[in-house]
Amino acid sequence: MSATRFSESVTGSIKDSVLVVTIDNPPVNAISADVRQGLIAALDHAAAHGMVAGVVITGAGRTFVGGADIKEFGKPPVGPTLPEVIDRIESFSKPVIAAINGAALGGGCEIALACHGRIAGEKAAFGMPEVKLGIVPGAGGTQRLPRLIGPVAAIDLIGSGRTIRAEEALALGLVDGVSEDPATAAALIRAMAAAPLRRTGMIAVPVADPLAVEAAAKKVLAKARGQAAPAEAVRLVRLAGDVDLKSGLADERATFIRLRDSQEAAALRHVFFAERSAGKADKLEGIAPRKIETVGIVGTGLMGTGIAVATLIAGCRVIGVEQTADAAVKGRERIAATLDKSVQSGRLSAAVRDACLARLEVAADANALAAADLVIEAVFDDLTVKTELFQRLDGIVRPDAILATNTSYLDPDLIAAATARPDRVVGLHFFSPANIMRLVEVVDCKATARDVLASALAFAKRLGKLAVVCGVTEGFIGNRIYSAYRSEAEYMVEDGAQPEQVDAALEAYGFPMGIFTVNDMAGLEIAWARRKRQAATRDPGARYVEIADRLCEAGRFGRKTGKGWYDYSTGDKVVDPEVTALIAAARAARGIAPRNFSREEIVGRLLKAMADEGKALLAEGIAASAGDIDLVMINGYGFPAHKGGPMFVAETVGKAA
Ligand code: 3H9
Repeated sequence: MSATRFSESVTGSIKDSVLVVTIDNPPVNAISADVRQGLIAALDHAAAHGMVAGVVITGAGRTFVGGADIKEFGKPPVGPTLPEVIDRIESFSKPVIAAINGAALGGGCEIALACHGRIAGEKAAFGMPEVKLGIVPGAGGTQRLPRLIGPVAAIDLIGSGRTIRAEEALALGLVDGVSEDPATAAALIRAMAAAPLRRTGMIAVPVADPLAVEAAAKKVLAKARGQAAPAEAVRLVRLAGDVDLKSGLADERATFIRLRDSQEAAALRHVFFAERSAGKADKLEGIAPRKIETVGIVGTGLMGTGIAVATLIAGCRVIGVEQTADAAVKGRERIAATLDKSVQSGRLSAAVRDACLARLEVAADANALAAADLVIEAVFDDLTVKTELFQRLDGIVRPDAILATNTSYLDPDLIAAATARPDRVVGLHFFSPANIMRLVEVVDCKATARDVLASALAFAKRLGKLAVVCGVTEGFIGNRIYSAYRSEAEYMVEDGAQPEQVDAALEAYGFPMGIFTVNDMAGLEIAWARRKRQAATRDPGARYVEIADRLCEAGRFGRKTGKGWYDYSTGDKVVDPEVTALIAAARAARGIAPRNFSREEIVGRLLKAMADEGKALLAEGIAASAGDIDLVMINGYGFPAHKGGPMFVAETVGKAA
């Protein structure tokens, strides 16, 4: 066996006449210029050496190839391009087999598609996540995948960007076999030696039922919410059946380049990298998190149940605590019912649910928490209730156990100060329903020990959450920005915009729901109670809109009472003339002559309000980065990811400011 280095990140060795080429470009073997150059050099080597019967391409480490190097996007291109490398692989005179050892994503999957055969290891995964980055596959994916697996499955995979495992890839015909044995790929080469090579680009796209194609396309477009890439991806896959490979590839490449240079793609790349850097604080470098296996959850209402379910699914033991035996029974039932729902919707297997239930205990006695490594409180958001609880917990849990508060608005430093060890207190602000919502604000309190913060972050990650670290301020990052955004929306309503107009503008921008609809869903009474609490300390010079108070005084607390900003009494959301009159009266009482607002003005002012509050959070050191703020707004408040978040918009579009 002789080893050859084709580039910094591509090496090869010949064994039994097969050149095994390994891509080793940590952390995910992304296809950098060096990888592309190395692959061409490897193919040149194989072409030049008569003793080489064929080539196997594989990846070092856990990944096959994670895709094009996203960091190269937007930089001057360095040859060869990936389509050139892929064309060389597909047209190569000797068999080229992909031995897919891990994730083959985007351009990685496209390399595999261009090979003459594909053997998946058990840990292999396949996906074309380009639409999640606001682009379409740009190296033949939309043209080759339908040739291998048919247009219906290709539309589903490329349009959704989802990742599939080896078994599904085998069932779809994406791979030729599943094997961990390195000899399998080499054996395939020998088996291919006699027959003509199966070049994917030369295969005719299988004919599919037009209704099934239409249904697959519709499903993708229904989720696209105004984004360009999914529709383009669907168009290109359909095109593969209508034109020859060359024309299809040319259209795909032009579309890829156009989208890659779009604001939408830049926004989604920003989100991608923001997610990867979230929760990575320099101050935590080298700090080992504590072991968390047993988690206490005080309060099993909606929030406590969601946290319990997420924690159980992550494999931890959960001890729920309620005040009475009856409430404990009901709490356990609620948690079991939520797990059942996940089984019914196919998100969880019955076996995993059973294992979760076996790790669950709900007690009426807080002393059961003596065994916990971490206790999260999810009780009523009241300072006295929470401080008393923490004082009690302090005497029950082990000295090294961590105490976390799920408060949304209270000052966790005050809660921590009530304990003997404030350094073990941290905030874990989950969003409801906590088993579904991805965001967790991890609150670094005044006295929180570094390893406690590191442990809280590691725990949130274990739950599959996106953890964003923030400092202590009223409402943390998300609710503080939300308050500013909500005030701005109410100012505009008082000045002449209708709530339904504000909502329509936000929905047209990409929010799943406008702010007044969201408020109705969440209920108006909690914010009302807060406003009443704050009345005495409010700056009398600051603008205060009373319309929401008038709604609450009229018993309109939102959807659950049938009326709020809208009327829901018929089951549908409708504009209520009573609210329109109430708003008109509020304007008249202040002597405001209503004026017209355009959609652009509404959205522009709301984005600016969010970004201004975000800038204040950065200046105060509450948020570590603009990217963190964007992630909070995207994952907790429906901000459209393809716009990048309010800070990204303010930074790049500028018009919002
Ligand atoms: C594409 O392929 C276009 C083509 O069709 C056409 C081209 C012509 N590039 O996620 P992790 C970094 S578009 C550069 O925590 P994991 C990431 O920033 C691409 N860097 O790891 C992080 O860096 P850091 C289509 C990348 O083990 C580190 O790797 N492909 C890339 O949890 C670890 O990342 C995709 O969209 C990249 N492509 O998951 C796949 N990928 O340590 C995107 C990752 O400095 N990647 N990094 O923070 C993933 O989904 C996951 O990273 C993966 C590993 C599943 C591979």
